[in-house]
Amino acid sequence: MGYAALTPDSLPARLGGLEALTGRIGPAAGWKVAEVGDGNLNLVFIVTGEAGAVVVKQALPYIRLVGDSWPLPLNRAFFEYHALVRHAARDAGRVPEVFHFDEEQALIVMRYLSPHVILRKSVVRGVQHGHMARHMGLFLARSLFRGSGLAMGGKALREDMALFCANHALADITENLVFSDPYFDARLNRHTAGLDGFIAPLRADRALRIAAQEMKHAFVAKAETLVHGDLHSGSLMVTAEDTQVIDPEFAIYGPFGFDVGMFLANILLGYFSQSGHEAASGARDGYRAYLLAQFSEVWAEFAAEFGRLWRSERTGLLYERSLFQDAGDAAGAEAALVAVLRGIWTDAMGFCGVELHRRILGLAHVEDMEAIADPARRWPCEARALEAGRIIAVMRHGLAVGDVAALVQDVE
Ligand code: ADP
Ligand code: SR1
Ligand code: MG
Ligand code: MG
Ligand code: MG
Repeated sequence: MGYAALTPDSLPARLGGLEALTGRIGPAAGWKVAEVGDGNLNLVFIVTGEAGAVVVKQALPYIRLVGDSWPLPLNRAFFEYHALVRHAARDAGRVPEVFHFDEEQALIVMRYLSPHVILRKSVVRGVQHGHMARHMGLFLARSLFRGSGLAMGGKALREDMALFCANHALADITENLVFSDPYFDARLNRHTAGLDGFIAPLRADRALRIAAQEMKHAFVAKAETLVHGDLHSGSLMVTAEDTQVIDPEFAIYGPFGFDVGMFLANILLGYFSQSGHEAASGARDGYRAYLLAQFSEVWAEFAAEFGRLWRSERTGLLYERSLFQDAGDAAGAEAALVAVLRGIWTDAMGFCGVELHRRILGLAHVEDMEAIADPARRWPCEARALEAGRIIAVMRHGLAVGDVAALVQDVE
């Protein structure tokens, strides 16, 4: 049969013949199915049988958040599958295991993560996850380094670029929603009423509009590595011990700094939302400090692991050892590493700034802010995040890691 969207009722009959499921969770006659998708795009089912549970994720031919007025290709499941396979190889154990992929039905059967919770929900509740920052620094370094010309030869790299290049429909969403829509009166934009007075000056800031377009240019033109493409705190599932990275359907070749900056922005969105969640003024001060420490730790772990891989796994197309270590210039390789990391940080801050804006002014908002029910409490949190985003994006060339912590505290 051709593609058909699953329902909880149709799923057992449609997938009950698959050994990948029955071998893990038992016969279909005993399955219970719940659709739990809370993302913007797809269906997600938890299928529980007598011997266990799995997750079935299926793409819809349109954007779930908007409806069938905005069609979107089913092949995003193909790219998610291929990204999951690469992430599993590049940072073992950090993504859910894939048990089955059906390209025609645009569905992936994968490990059911339990008792994991979405990181963003923990941030709203003020819950700490002690290993998350280290795990994410390592994931970012390993996935980005090993997916790039630093580790890959030219043929393998270009074949992979060609494969993911076809994910242009998802890139198009990012190109519009992240880099352009927040900076003009785009049709699907929305914002909290109290922000009205902040938006015109933000959009009038020429340096900011130039910075946003410089970042869009970098996203389009710097095909440096395979990026996850949608690495926000709704794409992490965590426990006290574990961190799992899900939902890489936006995977494409892009800048090293893209995932880093988007993820760091989402830590800051959590930070700026805290005064909307605290029961009394200052009650979340400790949690704010924790989030800022997470911001710095993600970068520090990333930089340390990237440096380790630079020294031990730099066997690809770029910065060949024959030009440095083998020529007696190990210090030259270290100098090049410093420059590469500086470039990644600068780009990351540009992406961080625009992500702060689009999650407040664009179509796709985040629960950190949306869960603040009272708009009079929400808009001041959002206004502070907008201002921080503006400074971070415009000033990114001169910012150090510690400067960001200082400036967000100033803005707050
Ligand atoms: P979308 O692409 O629509 O954003 P996600 O992959 O982010 O979909 O999944 C939506 C939700 O489904 C997640 O927020 C999470 O609650 C749940 N989910 C997704 N994958 C898993 C998994 N492997 N195990 C448990 N829950 C999952
Ligand atoms: C219309 S899709 C909106 C957003 O949801 C996805 O998860 C991406 O973040 C995208 O920008
Ligand atoms: Mg998602
Ligand atoms: Mg979600
Ligand atoms: Mg998704």
